[in-house]
Amino acid sequence: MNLKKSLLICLSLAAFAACNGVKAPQPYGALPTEAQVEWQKMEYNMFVHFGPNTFTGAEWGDGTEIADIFNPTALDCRQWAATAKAAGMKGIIITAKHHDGFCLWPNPVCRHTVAQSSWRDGKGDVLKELSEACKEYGLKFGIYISPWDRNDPHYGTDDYNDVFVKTLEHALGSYGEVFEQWFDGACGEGPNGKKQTYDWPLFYSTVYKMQPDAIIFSNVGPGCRWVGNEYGSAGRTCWGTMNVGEHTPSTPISTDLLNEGNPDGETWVAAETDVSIRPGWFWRESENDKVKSIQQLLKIYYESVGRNSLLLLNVPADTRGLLHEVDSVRLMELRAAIDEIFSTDLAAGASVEASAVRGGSRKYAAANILDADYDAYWTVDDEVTTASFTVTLPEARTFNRVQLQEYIPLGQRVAAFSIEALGEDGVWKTIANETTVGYKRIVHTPVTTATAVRVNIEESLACPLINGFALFMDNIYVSDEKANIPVGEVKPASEALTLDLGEARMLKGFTYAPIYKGEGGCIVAYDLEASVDGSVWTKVYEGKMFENIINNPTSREVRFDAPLKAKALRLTPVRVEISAGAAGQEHDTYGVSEFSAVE
Ligand code: FUL
Repeated sequence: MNLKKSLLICLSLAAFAACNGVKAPQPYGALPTEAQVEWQKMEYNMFVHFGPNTFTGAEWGDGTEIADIFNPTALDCRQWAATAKAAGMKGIIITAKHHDGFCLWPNPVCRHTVAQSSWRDGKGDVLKELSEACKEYGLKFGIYISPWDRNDPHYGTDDYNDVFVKTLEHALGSYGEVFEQWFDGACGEGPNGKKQTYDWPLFYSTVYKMQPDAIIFSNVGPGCRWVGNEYGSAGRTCWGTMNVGEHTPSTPISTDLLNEGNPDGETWVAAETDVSIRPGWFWRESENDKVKSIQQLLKIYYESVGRNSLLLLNVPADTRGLLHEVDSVRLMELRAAIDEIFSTDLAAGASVEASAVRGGSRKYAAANILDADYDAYWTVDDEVTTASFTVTLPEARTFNRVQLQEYIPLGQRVAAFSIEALGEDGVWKTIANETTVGYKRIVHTPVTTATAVRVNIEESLACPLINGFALFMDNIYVSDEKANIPVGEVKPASEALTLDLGEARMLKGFTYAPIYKGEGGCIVAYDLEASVDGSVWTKVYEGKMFENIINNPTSREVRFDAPLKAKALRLTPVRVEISAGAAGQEHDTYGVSEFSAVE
């Protein structure tokens, strides 16, 4: 044996011993299941709101809509799936039953379904068509079913929970694998004026009985939690863990808590960011020109996927049963932008060194941070909770995004970190100070030219486990400002608002917009009066609601049943609330930015 050969054998034996002698880090705290890890890896999914509201223009149908109103003229779920696939999404979740109680599949325990409509002679089945399209395009299929049912005669009685369980069994048992069951926490009154006490443990066990690996979404899980707002933003600090305690999906809960989770939280219940590409959840013609811009969508992407959350972007189907051209073109533009930003990893070809490596073992070496193997990570000895690694670039490179990934199968740990860059002048400069990492964190930094980048883990609940690092340059997203919220004249929402048009005109309706500024909250319910002369007033609506405005405080256009002649309109708030959707925003109260007539 020559010297070279024996040296090699010795070295590999030493490495083998080092690997074997070093114990793997123990899991820390609440852990995700394998299904939860796979779910988080999906990153970006499509939500499709579709149902009677698509045809009536409502956000919340009241259940009195006749079944025939649901009549898509050219339903094509393959178009939805092809669009989602091309957009880079991994799954589609459909509103199989919204609050109006109408089922998009022939649910035998319900009297208000596609089978009662004349659409396709009562033989249509949206869930069948969509689940088959998802299979064809390699997408996962998920189901939204609202427990709140404004049509079912049993709602508000003990029998309803059984009806609901049978509904779940049927939907979850008829269309193959369902990756996510989406439970809306809304719990309103039934036809008898009573609220239902939902049997959540029974609902969960039914889902798991039918679909053992399904992720159950609700405000508080158990699979994943609501992010606490409907404008598409997870907390800058965002833990996959939370103290769920005694909460059920229908008990009130702090939206800040949902937004950020808890360090050391007792349950793994990562945040899902659901947001619509349009102002409303359902399609309406009048919002075809209000589809979110690339800037708004990139902001949402960064504040969800880039903040340890999954993005569930709603793209509602229209009255044809298609995703509208404006939305699908925007999705393709977004995909092109994401590809452009993330296709070149500016850390490619770099080398990495860490301040310490667990047991000196190659298995946990810093190089794992840069390779593509998800299950290979860098870590340190158990008692070490502050450590750093330095990535040396092959040459000076310019970037403004730093992507980090933590190996979550063993628990989320990092609580604070900073990033430094070594400039061409040889000086290290701090370019970011942040808190959590989680599955994926995309940090915005100033445009930086550096020959090396250092990440300092400054606080960690246990030894940190890092399995991903990348650098990107985004030349598309221009601003870190808050979402583009139109600023009009801001009035407190608690006062009656009068609109004087100067002369009597024929009006089709009116518009009301809340805003993230001002005082007095957001109008949830209102009376509307009209006057032809400005002195005698007649009631148009009494106690009418702006549906879902608390979660989704967007501009609302209300259309009268028939044109109305009026010189003046008076909107009197009946119920004003602070919007949950304000969590994480600079202003947590709302005023009125717009009250105008639609002619
Ligand atoms: C909310 C519902 O009330 C909305 O209508 C919408 O479906 C949204 C996704 O969830 O709670």
